[in-house]
Amino acid sequence: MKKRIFSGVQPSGNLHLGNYLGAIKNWVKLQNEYESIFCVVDLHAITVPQDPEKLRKKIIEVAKIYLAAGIDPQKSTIFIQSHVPEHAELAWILNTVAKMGEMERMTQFKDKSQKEGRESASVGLFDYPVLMAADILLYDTQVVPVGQDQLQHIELTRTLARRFNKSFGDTFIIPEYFIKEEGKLIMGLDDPSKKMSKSAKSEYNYIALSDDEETIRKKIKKAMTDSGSEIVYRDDKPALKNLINIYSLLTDRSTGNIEKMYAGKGYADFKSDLADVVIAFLRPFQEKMAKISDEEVLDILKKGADKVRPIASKKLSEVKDKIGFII
Ligand code: AQP
Repeated sequence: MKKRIFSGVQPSGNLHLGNYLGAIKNWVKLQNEYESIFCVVDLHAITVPQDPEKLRKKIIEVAKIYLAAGIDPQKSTIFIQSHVPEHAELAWILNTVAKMGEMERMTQFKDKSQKEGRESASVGLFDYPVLMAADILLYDTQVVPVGQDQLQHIELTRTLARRFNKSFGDTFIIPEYFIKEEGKLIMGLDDPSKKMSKSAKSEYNYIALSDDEETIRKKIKKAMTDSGSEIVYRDDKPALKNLINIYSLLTDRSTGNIEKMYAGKGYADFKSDLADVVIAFLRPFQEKMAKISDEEVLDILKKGADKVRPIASKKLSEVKDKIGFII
């Protein structure tokens, strides 16, 4: 029996190299070893304001990104979160298991609510980690492949599952996380102390998977660098380290090898080649995406939801029964 993995990306903003290198790239490999479920998490996306028309387009775009990246619908199940209402229902039940204190310690909420101010942040944004726990626990997920920024949320998921099991008897599998060392945290091009993020204020923070050649060159040229002129992979040069990381992950060259290639050369040569590397990766990726029709992707998403709904429904019934609801 294969172990089961579950993961997802929010259809909010422009998906970027961080989302690809930290998460989606790993899913493509893992789908060969695991029974894989990948979700477009639209319920998470609405925790910050979204334009309805843009959201509809983004949901389809994210699914196309999964397919263009190499997620194979013959091997993996892809679906839209809101097509399986059990996610929201289990989240409500888990809300009664989660404690205010532990929710208030979630650093992503602190970071994200800072943008608008805590008073204006939605309750949904605060509750996001509980919904994520529901997403994972609903499918008896054993492994959750994510980027480093999601680690705290997986820890919370484990805590909620254990607490529920203790109160009501064995119900949930305690999931493990899968965070690959390489690519686990891609930093912003304009600020290497913060993660590359879709919701960053400046578009110079990220390279979107949809960026064209000119934009990529411009963004990489403008990317922050550190003092000095050598191309070295060192902690005291976080901006350069991040750029070398991206180069390494897209070419499968080691960081040491990249240092050697650029010995005696400067930032201009390195950045120009990095732009070539990113373009060489993104061009075929974007061509593949363009060939996938909306109808094709909607059909895959519908079949995906039909496939996972019975799993979700069975688990939710078990939960309802355990807590004393009449099912
Ligand atoms: N900078 C990153 N480096 C590595 N992995 C990353 N991920 C996100 N940013 C990086 C991983 O991408 C997956 C999907 O992320 P998400 O859509 O759930 O949103 P997020 O984690 O909140 O990331 P974003 O892109 O920064 O979105 P916004 O700006 O909307 O918050 C996750 O596995 C995540 O770890």
